[in-house]
Amino acid sequence: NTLLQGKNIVIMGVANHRSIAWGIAQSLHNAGANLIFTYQGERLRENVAALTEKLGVESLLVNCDVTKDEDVEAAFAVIKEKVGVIHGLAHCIAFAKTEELEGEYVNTSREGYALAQDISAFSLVAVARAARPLMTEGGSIVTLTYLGGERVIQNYNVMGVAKAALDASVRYLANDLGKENIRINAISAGPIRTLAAKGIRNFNSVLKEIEEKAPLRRTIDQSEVGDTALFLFSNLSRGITGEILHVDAGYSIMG
Ligand code: 0WD
Repeated sequence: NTLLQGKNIVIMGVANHRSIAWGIAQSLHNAGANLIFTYQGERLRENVAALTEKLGVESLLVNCDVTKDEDVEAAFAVIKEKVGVIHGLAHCIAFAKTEELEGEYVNTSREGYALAQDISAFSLVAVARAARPLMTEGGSIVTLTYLGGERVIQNYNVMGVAKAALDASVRYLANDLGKENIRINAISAGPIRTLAAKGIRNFNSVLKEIEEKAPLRRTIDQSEVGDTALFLFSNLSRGITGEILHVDAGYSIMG
């Protein structure tokens, strides 16, 4: 398809072939988008380079650790210099210390709380601010959230609270950026086995519960999130902003 022909879209958060960001990259690539990838520190550059090679096109790869203001600034300066205008940004980044993702939320440490908020929620604000001046033809920003931000999910703890902040940020950012025809939405993905999911205790039983209780009686995969992101980056979704769209086989409607 050609839904994204001529569109420059930045993808942040590819760590390996299982990353949801990589599922998004494949959907957008198949729709004709020109992709720019950011990676967290030189340690991940090789991974991302090996993956993007498979797309069969030259992709711009840019270092960006979102905890560093200077990285965010420098990354978007390079993107501006190399591609000029951007039309989309996929924010697929989150982090919490493993020890905060088990036991009682009440035991969350000050540093653990601040770190999860910084990387998983504030980073969206930082990158939206940096991307805004490059979105001179309007734009679409997509982030990834999880049901644990709306209700209590065992062990999700500090990350659930970070996702709640991320969801609220989507709404405030939508109001700020809408006047420039920049839309911003979140995809609330059902659980998928990725590197980030490894940190969650009892992840297997989370997946099993979805297979039993979700209306579609199955879990979802990266390609389904990718195709929803494609919709959100395309003109088909032009009337949608500030929204949290669940791609979870229907699980969130169940009591
Ligand atoms: O079940 C799941 N896997 C779900 C994930 C369900 C619903 C939502 N999500 C969300 C995650 O919370 C996250 O926001 O999807 C997003 C992408 O996560 P993922 O694809 O599940 O996991 P992964 O492949 O690990 O990508 C997350 C990446 C990091 O990977 P690692 O695992 O190395 O921390 O976020 C990036 C990094 O590449 N990241 C950073 N990027 C820039 N600067 C930073 C940072 N400081 N920290 C983490």
